[in-house]
Amino acid sequence: MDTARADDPLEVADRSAHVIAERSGIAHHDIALVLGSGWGGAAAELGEAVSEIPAEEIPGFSAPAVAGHGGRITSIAVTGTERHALVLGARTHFYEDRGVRAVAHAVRTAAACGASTVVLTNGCGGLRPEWAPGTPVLISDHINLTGASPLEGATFVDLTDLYSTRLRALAREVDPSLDEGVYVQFRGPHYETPAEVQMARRMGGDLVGMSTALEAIAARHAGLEILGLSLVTNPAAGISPTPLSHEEVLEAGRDAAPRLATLLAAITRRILED
Ligand code: 8IG
Repeated sequence: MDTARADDPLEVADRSAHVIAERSGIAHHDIALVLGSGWGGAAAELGEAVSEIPAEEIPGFSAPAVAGHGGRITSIAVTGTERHALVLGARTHFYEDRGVRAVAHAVRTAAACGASTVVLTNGCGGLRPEWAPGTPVLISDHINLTGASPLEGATFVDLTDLYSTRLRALAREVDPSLDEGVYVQFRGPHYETPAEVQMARRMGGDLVGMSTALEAIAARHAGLEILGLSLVTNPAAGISPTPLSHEEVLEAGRDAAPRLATLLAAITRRILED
């Protein structure tokens, strides 16, 4: 191995892409989907899985740290198209302390596999009381409160229209009832205090979570067009009188699963046919 380049994150993503191409037999993936909390079964209606690889068998990925996070990388022949989707069920969160390279690796690999679009999904807390647990929401923009960037050195990347207006419009053609909101990424792994939730609200936030923003920045840098989809699994702290629990999050995901699977498949097909 060329040790001078082994450390370069884009080089590691290239190696991952080679392993995926070899093991899946799919040389080119057209779109990638990163599945977050509550979205584990959401790829079920996309099409036929032609390959499934445990994430830890691919360079740069590791076994999932959180119950409810999948840990497999699946190639799917999207029904009704000649296209392939790469479903990444292995997300590294910033709070895992594996560094920003590990956080960005999935989207960099998606780009190296040939994808031009990435769909970033997550489970999150909602700041609008009208969003009941189980409500999917389009991400219109983000506020990154992690204090970190996935980019290294003097890498100045424009983040205007980060969550593509074009892709949001396509998603709303599929489901006109979809609301949209600003996603605020906190570091976690603790949930927010009610005061922090009010801060996020006054800053212009609608959704609070622990992923996505850093990945979106890395995805833009890698040249991907981004669609962000949040599943509101719980009202954020202080928005409802009851405390938050991870079980509540998993349950909201299970209940929403059939709708999410149908929605994600329809949106993916709509994007691929555009
Ligand atoms: I699922 O209420 C889920 N993830 N920060 N706050 C934050 N992350 C979350 C939440 C939440 N719910």
